[in-house]
Amino acid sequence: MNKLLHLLSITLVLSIVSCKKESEVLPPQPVGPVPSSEQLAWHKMELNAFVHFSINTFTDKEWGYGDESPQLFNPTEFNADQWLQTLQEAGFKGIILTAKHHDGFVLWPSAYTEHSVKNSPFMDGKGDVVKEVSDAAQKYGLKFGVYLSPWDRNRADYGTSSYVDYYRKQLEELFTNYGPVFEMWFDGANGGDGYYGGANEKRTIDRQHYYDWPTTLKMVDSMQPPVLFFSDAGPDLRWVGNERGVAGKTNWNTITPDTLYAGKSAIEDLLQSGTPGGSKWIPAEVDVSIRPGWFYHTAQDSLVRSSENLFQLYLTSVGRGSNLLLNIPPDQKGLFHEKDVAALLVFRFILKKKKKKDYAKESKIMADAHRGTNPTYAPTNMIDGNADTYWALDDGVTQASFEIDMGATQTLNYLVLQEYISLGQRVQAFDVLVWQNDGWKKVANETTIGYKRILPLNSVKTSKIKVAITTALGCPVISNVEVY
Ligand code: FUL
Repeated sequence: MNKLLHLLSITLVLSIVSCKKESEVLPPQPVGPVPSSEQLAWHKMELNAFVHFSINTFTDKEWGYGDESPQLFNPTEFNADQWLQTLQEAGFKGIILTAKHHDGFVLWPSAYTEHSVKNSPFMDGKGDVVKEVSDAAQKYGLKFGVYLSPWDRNRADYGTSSYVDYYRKQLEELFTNYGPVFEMWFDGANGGDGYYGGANEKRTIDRQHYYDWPTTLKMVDSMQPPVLFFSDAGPDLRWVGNERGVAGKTNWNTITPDTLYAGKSAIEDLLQSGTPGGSKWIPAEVDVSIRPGWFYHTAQDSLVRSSENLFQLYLTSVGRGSNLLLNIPPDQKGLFHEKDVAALLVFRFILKKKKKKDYAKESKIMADAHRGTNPTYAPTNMIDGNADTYWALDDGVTQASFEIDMGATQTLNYLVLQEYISLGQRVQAFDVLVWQNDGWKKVANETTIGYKRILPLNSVKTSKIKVAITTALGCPVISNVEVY
């Protein structure tokens, strides 16, 4: 064999060996619970709208007692297209409507109660707000969800088993007549004083057992399998533990729900942060209103959150790995008030402006290691704009860092990080460092990342930024990084 042939054969053998080696580097196995495909789709929605609209809109109350006449419900210029078009333009992906609040008045012509739109002046009793909204949601490409208050201050039989049957029949109407419902919202406020068919008394229920939720959820599942159930304790989405619009800085999508139930007291901190190593994937949803109240009150027209304030809410919800469920209450005309519309549209503008230039996209990205030194897991995957590729480390490696070199000094305001949560939530602690005066300076010491983490960088000037993961439940798997 001459020298050249010899060399060629060595190269061939080497390339076969290295090909084999590449194909041998298997992806990381999931760590702990992972999201269902519906939960994953929900994470990607990020911004959803809540709409509280009912008899309270016309009585100037937050909690109707249940004795209100349906005649009071009279939106004179009702137009669901105006709501949905605004929401679409503002970047919202879903809408959840209060089909029934605690006062028991229902926004669709239910066959099971007279306490409904069918006995109101709205469209001469022929109207159906649930249908109008679900149709408009479809038209504008938003997913449709419902809130059906379990607590019903109107019903005479609230507290007995016949009420639970009634509640289930209403769910049956909602889940068979209004197209796909992506999320079902079960409120934690349950029991107290009310009209109750004229009894005018206080009723308490056993919050843990009265509604027999497992049977109800099974029934809904049999009608529409991919529904996400929200309640204080899940089973698919959990309450964030407050109505201030703030998820925990430490926010695990995992929690152990065994002892949780809707309305259980003193669980706010637990709900806000979740539990590392928890037994179920139940992400927190951040519900908060654009006004002080959940329902419209003329007196609050001057108290609508500013667009800058909405952006702060975005940072404390979406920016902490949760979804924002922002309530916008229509007024007595049945329209979003102009102040709310303006705040939403300017919020959208601010969001776009802040995310105008992603420096990471045009930078060099290097890591101190990647899985099996295989390009499939290279750090460049974090800036390729593909949510399904990721940087991963070898099994057992729980500390690693990567660095973004922008080539020139820039003024930075936000760092966005995303874990590839299909393989579970892993990162427990990380530092952010920037290059200044020929050395690394720590600018943040944080805990979880999850689906998305947005960290304010406060106009720091630097040419290089580094993320050092210091603790994780398994080898880190990061799918995306952006720098603004
Ligand atoms: C609470 C309810 O009592 C409020 O009226 C509102 O619906 C809010 C979203 O949930 O528990």
